[in-house]
Amino acid sequence: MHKIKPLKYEYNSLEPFIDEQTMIIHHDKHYQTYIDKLNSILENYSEFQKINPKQLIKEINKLPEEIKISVKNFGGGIVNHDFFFRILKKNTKPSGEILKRIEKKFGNYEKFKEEFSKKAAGLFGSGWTWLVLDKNNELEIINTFNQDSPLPFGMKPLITIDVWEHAYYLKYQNRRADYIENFFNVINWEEVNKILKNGE
Ligand code: MN3
Repeated sequence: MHKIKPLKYEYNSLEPFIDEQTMIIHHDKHYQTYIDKLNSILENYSEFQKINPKQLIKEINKLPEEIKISVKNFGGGIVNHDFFFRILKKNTKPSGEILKRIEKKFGNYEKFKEEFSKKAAGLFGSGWTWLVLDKNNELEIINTFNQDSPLPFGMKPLITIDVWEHAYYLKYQNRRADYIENFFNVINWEEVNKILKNGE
């Protein structure tokens, strides 16, 4: 049985950029639902119940055909949210190795911000915008739709923003651009540097 991972910070600790109510519903309801659904999908597949969702998603193509799509959706929902909640924290600054890499790739931090924002604003429907290390160990900004993950493509996530409406609608309603703008205030750059250093 897969279980919910508690947040490592208070629900209100990202205020005013991401509000407490959104965090409660996002974590305790939406994220919980992905966990419940995955558990129910795997009910008759005990051999996969012990494999953590990240590994299931990385090797999604090895799963039996009849559960592949459901695991991709609901397991992907778990893995994406685990990562998203992990890299959120207020009041850290872009610094260290990740800042160097960003400057090398995009010119400067502002240009990175612009490009990342444009990608997130341009995502039609529901999905995620990511800063990843691609197969050549290069920084790249990509979108994935629904609950698709960059992991099966051999990419390593460094930053992600959830651009499903449930991630911002209570506070921002239709103003996705404002949510994206404010997201940059809650990226945990210390954690991103750790992920860059450790490879995950
Ligand atoms: Mn979400």
